[in-house]
This record gives sequence, C-alpha cells and structure tokens, in this order.
Amino acid sequence: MAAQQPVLRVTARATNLSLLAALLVVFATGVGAVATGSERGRWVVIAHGVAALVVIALIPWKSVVVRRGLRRGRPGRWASVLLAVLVAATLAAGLVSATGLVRSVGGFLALWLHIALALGLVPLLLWHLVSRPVRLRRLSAPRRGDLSRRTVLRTGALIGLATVAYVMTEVALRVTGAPGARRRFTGSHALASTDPDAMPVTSWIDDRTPTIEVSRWRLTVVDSDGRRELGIGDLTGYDTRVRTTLDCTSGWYAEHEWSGVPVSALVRPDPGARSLYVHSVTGYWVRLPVADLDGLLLATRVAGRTLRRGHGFPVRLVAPGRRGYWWVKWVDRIELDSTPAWWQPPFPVT
Ligand SMILES: Nc1nc2c(c(=O)[nH]1)N[C@H]1C(S)=C(S)[C@@H](COP(=O)(O)O)O[C@H]1N2
Ligand SMILES: [Mo]
Repeated sequence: MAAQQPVLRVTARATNLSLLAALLVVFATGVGAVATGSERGRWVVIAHGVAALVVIALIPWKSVVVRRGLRRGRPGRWASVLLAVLVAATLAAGLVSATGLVRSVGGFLALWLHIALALGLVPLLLWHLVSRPVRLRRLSAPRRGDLSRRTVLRTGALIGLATVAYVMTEVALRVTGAPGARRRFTGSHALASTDPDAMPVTSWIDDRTPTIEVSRWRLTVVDSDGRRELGIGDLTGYDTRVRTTLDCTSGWYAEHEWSGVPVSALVRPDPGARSLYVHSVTGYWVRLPVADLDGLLLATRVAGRTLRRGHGFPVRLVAPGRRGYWWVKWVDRIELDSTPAWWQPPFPVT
C-alpha cells in the first residue's frame, strides 16, 4: 500500500541501486567491525548496524521488484531466491547476535554464523549483479537535477529512519535488560564464566593445538642486534602483568590478567624498525606496527596459572586493544624489521 503513494513510488532501478549501495556499506563496515578492537573503531560497528537497518527498510520495495522478476520467470531465478534467503538469514543472525537473545545455533555463536553466512552469499551476490546488471547510464537522463535532489532526500530519509530504528533498538535492549545491552562495542558477548580454563580454545581458521616439547622449544628473537635463541627458562623469570580483553571475532570476549615478558624487554627497536613479525610454531603469523611495541606482552601465564596447551603454551602474544586474531599462540619467533605493518594480508590466511 505504501508503495502506491507518489513520494514512496520508486523505480526498480532506484530500489536496486539503493540496495546495492547499502550492501556495499554493510560489507565494508562489516569487515571494519571484524578488524576493530579499540574504542575508536566503535563508529564502524554502529555504521554497520545502521546500514543493515537500511537494507531491512528496503525490503518492501525490493519485494515488489522480486515479485515482478519471479513472474517473468527468468533462468537462474532460484539462485536469486537462495540469495534472498541467505541475506535474510544473515540479517537474522546479526540481529539475534546483537540482541543476545540467542547465543548460539547448533554450537556456533550467532556472530560466527552471521559472518559465515555473509561470506557465503558473496559469490551468489556477485553472480546476481553480473547476470542482472543495473544500467547506470540511464541515470544521466534529462531530468537529472530533479532525480538527484529526490535521491538525496530519499537517501537522507532512509538513513535517518535507520538511525532512529538503531537508537530505539539499543534503548529497547537496555529497558528490557536483554543481554545485547551488555555486549561490547565490537558486538562480542562476555563469556558466562570468568575462569580462564573455561575460555574456548579458538583458532582463526583451522590451526590445531601443536604438541610442543618445552625443553626443546626455542624462541628466536631477531632485531638490529642480530639473532638470539631463548629457552623457556629465559622467560619464566618475568612477571609483568596486564589486565586486558581477548575479544574473538566469533563473538565472545574474556578479560583476564595475563603475565609474562614485555616484548620491549626482548627487542630493541632501531630507527629503521617499522614492524614486529610474530610467528607461531604452526606457521600462523602477524605483523604489528612498531608503535604497538610497548603494550605487547609474551604471556606465559593467565590468571596466575601456566598457560594451557590450547591457549598457546608455552608462550602467546597478548596484544591489548587488538582483536583475538592478533594474539598469536605458540610463538616461536619474533622479528623486528623494516617491513611496514600494512605489508601483510588484511587478515591472517592460515
Ligand atoms: N597460532 C595461532 N594463534 C592464534 C590463532 C590461530 O589460529 N593460530 N587464532 C587467534 C584467534 S582468532 C583468537 S580469538 C585467539 C583465541 O585464543 P584462545 O584459543 O586462547 O581463546 O587466538 C589467536 N591466536
Ligand atoms: Mo578469533
């Protein structure tokens, strides 16, 4: 009914373009939300929520387009229907995770499912865009000024509406005391238990806990002074303590007191040093900017106890203000060098 009112009557092309723009913002901010670990990144996560609500607001208009398309019976329409189902499931998993109403589905945390579904629909979405191209050229039609003014107004209204819906949802979570009200700015929920042994053993993709013979394990340290090898006995004498939050992108976080060796006690940055390469026995690695050096800890203990095997025994990196995937477990090499920290894949690849 609403779609019949003049101001709300929108062409299929405008609907498709708006949806495409909203989805691009959703994906960009979604990737940003996975990457962010410090308060400064909070706005990316909020923008992600608002953009998702824009997508939801566009559903009534898109369904008009979809119904027309289905009647035309073009080939590949069932793939498009599958895409619609995946988008709906992704939105649902995102909402469920943000509200905290359902923590996990089939053993998977809702946020993990949300991300998996979103990644899964990318190939279908690309196929959909290629097989049904939006004709951008027709945007430069004669009534362009008029069109763009309307477009700006509509876009503004849509974003405004989504922002109001976002704020109202947050208020509702607080008023009802839903678990979502206590989620971290990253969207992660606190673990039910604060016992470090109850912390899940998590890997980024498929790393397995290695068996490490600690008497034979060595930490190779490389900086401008050269290369050294340290044994576990060289590290256990340190007891620098850092209370900080491990926040996994699959949707949980835990705050603990980690203790061990400050990285800055092991490596000395010379003026040419730009990044610290941290490598695991398993081959997993990250490269951190040298500016982070002072906050980094090579932990041998958590909550006063020796690390469990699954949590990185004998030594794991603790990177305050960074998401879990930076916290390399089972470290066997740290190397200070002149490679810039951005010279690495945006996310670990193993
Ligand atoms: N070597 C290695 N270290 C790793 C990972 C991995 O897959 N391999 N996963 C990271 C991720 S994604 C997280 S959230 C934390 C999880 O730490 P935990 O298993 O101690 O909870 O370890 C990080 N360190
Ligand atoms: Mo993680």
